[in-house]
Amino acid sequence: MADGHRNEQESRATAGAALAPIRPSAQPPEEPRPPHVGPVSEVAGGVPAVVSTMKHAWGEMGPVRGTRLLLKVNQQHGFDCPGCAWPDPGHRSVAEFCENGAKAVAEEGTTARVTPDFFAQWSVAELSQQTDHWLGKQGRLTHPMVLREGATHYVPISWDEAFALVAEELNALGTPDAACFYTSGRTSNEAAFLYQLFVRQFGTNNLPDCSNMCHESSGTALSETIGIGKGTVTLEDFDKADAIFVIGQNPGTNHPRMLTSLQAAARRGCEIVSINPLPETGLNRFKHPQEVLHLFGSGTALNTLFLQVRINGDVALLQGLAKALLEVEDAKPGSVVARAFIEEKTLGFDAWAAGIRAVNWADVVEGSGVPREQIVAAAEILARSERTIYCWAMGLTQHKNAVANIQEIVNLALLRGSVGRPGAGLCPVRGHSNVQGDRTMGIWERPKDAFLDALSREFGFEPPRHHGMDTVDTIRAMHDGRVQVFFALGGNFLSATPDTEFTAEALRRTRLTVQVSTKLNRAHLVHGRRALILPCLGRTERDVQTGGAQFVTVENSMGMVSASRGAVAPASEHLLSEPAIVARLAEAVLGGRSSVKWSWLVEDYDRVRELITRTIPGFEDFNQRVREPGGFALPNGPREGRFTTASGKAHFTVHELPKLELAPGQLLMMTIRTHDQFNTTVYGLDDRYRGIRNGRRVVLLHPGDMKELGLKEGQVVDLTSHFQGETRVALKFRVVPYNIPRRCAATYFPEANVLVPVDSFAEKSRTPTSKSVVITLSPSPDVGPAS
Ligand SMILES: Nc1nc2c(c(=O)[nH]1)N[C@H]1C(S)=C(S)[C@@H](COP(=O)(O)OP(=O)(O)OC[C@H]3O[C@@H](n4cnc5c(=O)[nH]c(N)nc54)[C@H](O)[C@@H]3O)O[C@H]1N2
Ligand SMILES: Nc1nc2c(c(=O)[nH]1)N[C@H]1C(S)=C(S)[C@@H](COP(=O)(O)OP(=O)(O)OC[C@H]3O[C@@H](n4cnc5c(=O)[nH]c(N)nc54)[C@H](O)[C@@H]3O)O[C@H]1N2
Ligand SMILES: [Mo]
Repeated sequence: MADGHRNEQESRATAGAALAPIRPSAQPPEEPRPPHVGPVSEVAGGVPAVVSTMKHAWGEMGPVRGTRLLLKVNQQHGFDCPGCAWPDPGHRSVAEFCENGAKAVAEEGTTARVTPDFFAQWSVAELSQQTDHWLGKQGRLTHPMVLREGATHYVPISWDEAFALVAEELNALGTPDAACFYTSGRTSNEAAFLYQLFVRQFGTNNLPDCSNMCHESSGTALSETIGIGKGTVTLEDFDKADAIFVIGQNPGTNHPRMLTSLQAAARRGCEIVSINPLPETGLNRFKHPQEVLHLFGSGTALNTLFLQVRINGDVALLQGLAKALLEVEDAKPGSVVARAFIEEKTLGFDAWAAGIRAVNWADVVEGSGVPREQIVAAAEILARSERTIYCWAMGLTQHKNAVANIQEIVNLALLRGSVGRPGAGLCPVRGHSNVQGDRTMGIWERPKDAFLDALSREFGFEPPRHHGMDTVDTIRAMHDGRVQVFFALGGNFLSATPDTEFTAEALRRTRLTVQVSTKLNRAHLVHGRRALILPCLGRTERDVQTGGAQFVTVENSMGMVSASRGAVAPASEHLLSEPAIVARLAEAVLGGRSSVKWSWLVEDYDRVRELITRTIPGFEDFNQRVREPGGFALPNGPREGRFTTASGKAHFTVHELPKLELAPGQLLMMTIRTHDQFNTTVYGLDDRYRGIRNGRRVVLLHPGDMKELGLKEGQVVDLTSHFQGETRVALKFRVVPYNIPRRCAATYFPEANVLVPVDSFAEKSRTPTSKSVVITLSPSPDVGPAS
């Protein structure tokens, strides 16, 4: 894409906003006021977390509904938290939720409504001038809505007509591959199974999902090396570990209930090492919001050691750790290397070890930005730990060399024999609450033959065998006209994907965009020639079909499958459940072409689960086992020490140190989450732990770099990204001095997605490089100095 300047002009045009907008804007508006920047929090949780929980829960839902819903979160007969995928403990307390889970529940459980009257009042273009925070605050979608060709406003449409419209467009396509079917990770197993079945009967594997932008790198890295694309630990392992490494993850904000596990571990003497460019508050000290006695103390110290790695310095750092461990082994043979395990269960050790010995310390220190003594100190922790758990998230998965990042962790774990034994293992910490389950159900553009064979056997059709499009392919294909219909089961494709203006153009070129959603978001506002909003039930709501009250199932980050039952009446009588939407869509589109009894299946979700039992390994007796308290665990060979690669062994892998040459004035930028958002859903404008309030368009910089670049605190700057000779611009971000390594910068997602080039993605996993964006900064021309 060579049209970076077009982006700039476009955003400048919408920035004025004095004239009535003509074309809906893909980016949120600029912010009128500077944010308030105060000190970084020393302690996570505590009283402020309790206050924030109540503010969001009661503010959106009122005290009665709010309390009622919160007491059902993650309970045996309640619903699975719609927030992150962190697992639930076996023995649950009455209050099994965190501050940010409460925000997720409040966002869905809100009493505010977006009705047909609302859409009559606001044109699509006018809505696009509002912030993402404002859009979310308008409430739950209540009616199916259509935007007809050339129209400025959405109007109501009946469900039958809506399905007929999708069927008309899909069936008019020259090939089924001219449609893409996106999934976001909140979708239940039942809905996901039906959806992929429908899509494959329609004739394509074009099933991009949020995982493509998330833990795809983990799945790819782990499948290659240990034979399963999932982690190997369970929650109980956290009670037995001697050391826990938390790498490229901010659990205090994104997986707050993980702090409970880390706190318990720290209290019994487990050593916790965090590797991150930022000293994230959650890993520093923690006061459990539900431990009343401790709320006013100083909190539990979590971190034993913090390594402030530079952005994308992890391959260097992890190789440094391995090198230091091999040096300990040389000094004291037999003390570190798990010889018997390596000989019996792995391949490639010698070549790998030779490579690590050949790496020189100067490159490790230079590449990681971490002094050798600190790397050695972390290696000593590893050397004395018999049981180590390695956790990671987006800080590792969203780089060009993301797969290598994760495989370097696998190398370390194999070196110490830390996979497949209690208290130790690999722990990619998943994002969306059912993203892992959706993949298990077949939401994947590259399905295995065995999976397709099972579908073919059970349903008597020949599924397409050629691979489909992932997220990046989908954007490209819409842009150049190969994909004409875009259907999304949840999510916010426009704002979650890279290269916002390019993606917007891609969506605008389609014939039809369809969004199955609970809440209004920007993906409804940047649309194809025609557009539909299909409102659905959320997790929190009772789902009653002709067969009675239903529950759905989800799989958490550790491969446990459990039931989720809604607790309150639906936001509107016009909502359909996701399984019902998929079933009615399939009937409208496939008609007599499908032998599946779609409507009959969704009368009682046990019937869907029965089909899952018959087609997906690990779901034997699904209906019985999921009714047992706590659900059940899916099979996981590596967890039991059986590697499920083709060779039957785990693989050491060799990786080069990534080279990053920044030209003078260039910085490497990561796009991260604030404490007040769930991906593109903005709950509020504060990033409490980082001390930034009432604003999101900020860029965090090292004071030394600010000085060198001649930038002042609070100054308004434009950011330009650089990739293969192309530039992209994001306007008007405020400079915030921060404790971040030199030549590194941080901004918030999704405001900065406009800077992430669509063609910049990880090797093998094709995950957009949202944490490795090369930028320069310049003072915004039409704004005075720091205000
Ligand atoms: N409340 C809340 N919960 C969430 C979400 C949410 O938005 N809000 N999102 C959910 C989803 S889908 C996901 S995937 C997860 C995301 O959970 P996280 O991965 O924790 O989310 P990010 O904010 O992207 O944070 C990445 C962390 O990695 C660090 N980092 C960035 N680059 C590097 C690097 O090169 N090396 C290292 N070592 N660290 C780096 C950042 O400083 C930051 O601390 O959370 C899930 N849970
Ligand atoms: N720059 C940058 N970009 C990123 C990331 C990053 O770190 N940096 N992170 C990436 C990651 S890890 C992820 S997972 C993706 C997230 O990408 P998505 O999953 O596509 O985005 P979300 O913001 O989670 O989707 C929110 C929308 O989902 C809808 N929704 C909520 N609940 C339900 C439900 O129960 N059913 C249905 N049908 N709809 C529902 C609501 O309408 C809401 O507006 O973003 C990616 N994008
Ligand atoms: Mo994610």
